[in-house]
Amino acid sequence: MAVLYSSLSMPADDLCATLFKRDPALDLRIWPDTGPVEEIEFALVWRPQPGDLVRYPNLKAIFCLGAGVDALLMDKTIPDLPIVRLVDRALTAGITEYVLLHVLRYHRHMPALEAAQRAREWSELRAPAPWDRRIGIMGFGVLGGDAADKLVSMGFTVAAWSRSAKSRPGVECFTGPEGLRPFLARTDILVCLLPLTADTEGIVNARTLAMLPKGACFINAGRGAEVVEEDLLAALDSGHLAYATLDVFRTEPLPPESRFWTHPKVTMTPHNASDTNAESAAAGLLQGMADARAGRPLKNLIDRQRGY
Ligand code: NDP
Ligand code: OXD
Repeated sequence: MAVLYSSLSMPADDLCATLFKRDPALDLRIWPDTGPVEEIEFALVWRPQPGDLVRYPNLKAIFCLGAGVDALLMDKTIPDLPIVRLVDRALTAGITEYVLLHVLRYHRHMPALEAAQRAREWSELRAPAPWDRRIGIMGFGVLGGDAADKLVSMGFTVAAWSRSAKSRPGVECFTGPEGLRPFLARTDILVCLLPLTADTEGIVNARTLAMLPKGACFINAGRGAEVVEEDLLAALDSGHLAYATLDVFRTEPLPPESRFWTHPKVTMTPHNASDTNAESAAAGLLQGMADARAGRPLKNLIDRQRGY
């Protein structure tokens, strides 16, 4: 039985070479050179051709090559099979680095200090103690949890918001729609690590941004469509929000006419907060397929109803 690699945007080279290196017997077919469709047993996908996955009658499971499955689930023809998402040490480490980098940048007033340097001003700006800085993490799953732990270990005052109730040492936990206002009201630096679902689409909007204290900062490494971009720009322009760091956008690549490219209060990165690491992802994928073949329970299954 064969394994399909299918992505319209992620080149097959690195990951496929690593899969072969680890398992030279692997019969890997790279879309669109699938061979006989009935031979395909598993699909490894990142943004596959919409409508394609229904063509494989013996497909047993779909492995998403990223943590977020929003793009995959947008294709309503995806067969009703187990979908495993990527949960991976390297992916998590990359996101945590990104969160720490940008939290520390705002905590230590770096945008203002850089402006002062350009103006040849000896600025006296001082950062408060980390426990006097309140970080709020929206989305308290694998990624949000790791970032929260590292921020707690640095001494920050950390809260997190999730759909179901949680408890974690050093983190004040807020839950569900009723927890959102108090969570935002106590947050100086908001970090979004939510999956994109029907419930989180547009969740960062004029109403919710207004719940943050004046002068708050925003870091988005979740998904672009969680933000109403015009509302975010308005909050930055009015001074309600001090700065934003954005890794993800409603339209990617970000269109040339977007104001985010040049906005003085925006730092943007091209959806590279973290990347799928070929070595560690390959190990997890081979293990997942071995588990499926042996009838062992699959890890990191998504729940289609929830959308993540
Ligand atoms: P998880 O599924 O582990 O965690 C998701 C978290 O979001 C959970 O805590 C969940 O709550 C919470 N959540 C979901 N829906 C809601 C809601 N309606 N209200 C409140 N909380 C909600 O995902 P990961 O941490 O692994 O990944 C998160 C996202 O990060 C991905 O879906 C992807 O979009 C993004 N990502 C971005 C990358 C980048 O490079 N920019 C790289 C990798 C991922 P509960 O715990 O109760 O289920
Ligand atoms: C992911 C991503 O979801 O890279 O893994 O955005």
